[in-house]
Amino acid sequence: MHNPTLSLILTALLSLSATAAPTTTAVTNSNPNLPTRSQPAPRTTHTVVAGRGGLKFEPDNIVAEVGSVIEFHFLPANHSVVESSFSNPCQPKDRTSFFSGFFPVPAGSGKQSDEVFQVEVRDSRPIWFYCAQNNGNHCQKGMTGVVNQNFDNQEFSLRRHREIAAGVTEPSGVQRYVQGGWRIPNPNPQSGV
Ligand SMILES: *[C@@H]1O[C@H](CO)[C@@H](O)[C@H](O)[C@H]1NC(C)=O
Ligand SMILES: [Cu+2]
Repeated sequence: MHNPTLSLILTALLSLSATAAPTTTAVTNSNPNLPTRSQPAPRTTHTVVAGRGGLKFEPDNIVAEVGSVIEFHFLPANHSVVESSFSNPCQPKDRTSFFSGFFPVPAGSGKQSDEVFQVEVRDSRPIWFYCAQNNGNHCQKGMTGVVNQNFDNQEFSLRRHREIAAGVTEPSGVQRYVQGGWRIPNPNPQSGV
């Protein structure tokens, strides 16, 4: 025996339950015993200290995943960080390159700058950077670093970049304004110099 009306109702009921299913699943997945996440997951932060043990960044060769943050801390006396290119060290890569501004910290204060500078890693290409302090030629003396160096090609190594920087005779360049990152309070200025 075949009843076309019953068959239609059954089809309608089946498709109804099919569309209703995801809603039901979502509700049962929400566990009232677990806290609700109200903020995005914290990002990985890579800390880099400028000026510890001389004219250098520590560490100076960073591997960082896309979406993570590089946080620069500044020790005495008066450092900065600017993005450059591999082949033209001690100059901003272009007019959009990040620039932290300078962070004067009295020598012997035993503390870091009151602010840090954060930069987001937006893609997997190498990010070259330097300190633009010309009083003492920091960049030319090797105060440079890199995020995500291409380790497969030593032609583009940090060592090679420093060799090029050592031959730079003109002063280091800066941007007109602090840009390309966030200058925010140092969570712990007493955390060591
Ligand atoms: C820090 O260095 C910059 C750039 O050389 C300079 O303009 C500024 O006056 C210096 N600040 C202090 C407090 O020495
Ligand atoms: Cu410096």
